[in-house]
Amino acid sequence: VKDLIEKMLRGERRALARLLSYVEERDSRSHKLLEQIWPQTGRAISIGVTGPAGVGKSTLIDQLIRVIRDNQKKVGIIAVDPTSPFTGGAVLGDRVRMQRHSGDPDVFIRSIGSRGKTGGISFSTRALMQLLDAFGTDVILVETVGAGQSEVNIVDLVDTTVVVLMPEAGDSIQALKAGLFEIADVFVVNKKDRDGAERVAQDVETMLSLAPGRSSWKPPIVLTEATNGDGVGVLWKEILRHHEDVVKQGIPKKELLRRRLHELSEIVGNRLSFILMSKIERDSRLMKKLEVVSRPNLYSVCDELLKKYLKSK
Ligand SMILES: Nc1nc2c(ncn2[C@@H]2O[C@H](COP(=O)(O)OP(=O)(O)OP(=O)(O)O)[C@@H](O)[C@H]2O)c(=O)[nH]1
Ligand SMILES: [Mg+2]
Repeated sequence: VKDLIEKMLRGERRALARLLSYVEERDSRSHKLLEQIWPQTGRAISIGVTGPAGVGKSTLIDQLIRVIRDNQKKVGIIAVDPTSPFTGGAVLGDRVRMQRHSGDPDVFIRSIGSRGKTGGISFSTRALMQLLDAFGTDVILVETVGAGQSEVNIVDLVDTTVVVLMPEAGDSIQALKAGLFEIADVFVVNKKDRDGAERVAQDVETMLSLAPGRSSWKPPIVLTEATNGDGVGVLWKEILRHHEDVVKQGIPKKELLRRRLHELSEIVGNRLSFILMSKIERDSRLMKKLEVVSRPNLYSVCDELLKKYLKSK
């Protein structure tokens, strides 16, 4: 691992890819590794792109990559639990567009699915972000489906949250009511080529004027057409403005403490579960309990596990 870290810090993509896989496994190696790269992190700007399925988040990210690359910056993209493959789903045109970036050595794309291990997507996402940060990425974009549909609370992970909406399908406003409104630092109404984009923007504006200001930052509303890149330059400027005006000022102490506790609980939970689960697999008595034909009481198995292995320490 040490060797891989050195190679990764020297900019070797293959080393980075290997380390990313370790982190996704969330085993004991990943903790040591994250501990070791810690001093190299803290430089990247992170941006969350969230919104209902199909509003154009991936297409928008694809355009943002272009703008960011025009400014000679390194960029990393993490797609969390994408409902369609990040490379553009069924639409061939989208896949072709993404491939434009796949050969670029300064673009790194990774997706995390929720299949397989659950409960640790937030941990894995954060860990991948830290690795990309240590790798020297200037900007990290994280795509999640919001709200409530994703296991990840994106605001806790990123500096700036972009909420993407689109005209038609009244569920944009529904999604806002379901929690997307509160988390937005920047609003995007994508697919402005379709009827009703102005209406959606107007609705958001109204909601903003009714909501008591959380802070002095008023989330801007940007209209875009991701398929041709219209408005994406403006979006990037607004993201940078949010970074200057809000992120750089630092978050309030209370909020900072809340986030740190949350992150610590993820790290502890992940580590503990790894340690305890490897013990249970070697504990024939506990394994027997799991094998009973009727549904075993897993809560009592958990308690027994804790009693046996934690109290003695
Ligand atoms: N007309 C129009 N179509 C768009 C625009 N942006 C994206 N689309 C199309 O909308 C569809 C969904 O785009 P995606 O970028 O995959 O959307 P997404 O939000 O990432 O979707 P999920 O990851 O599945 O939630 C694709 O067919 C895009 O080509 C736009 O500005 N105008
Ligand atoms: Mg997508």
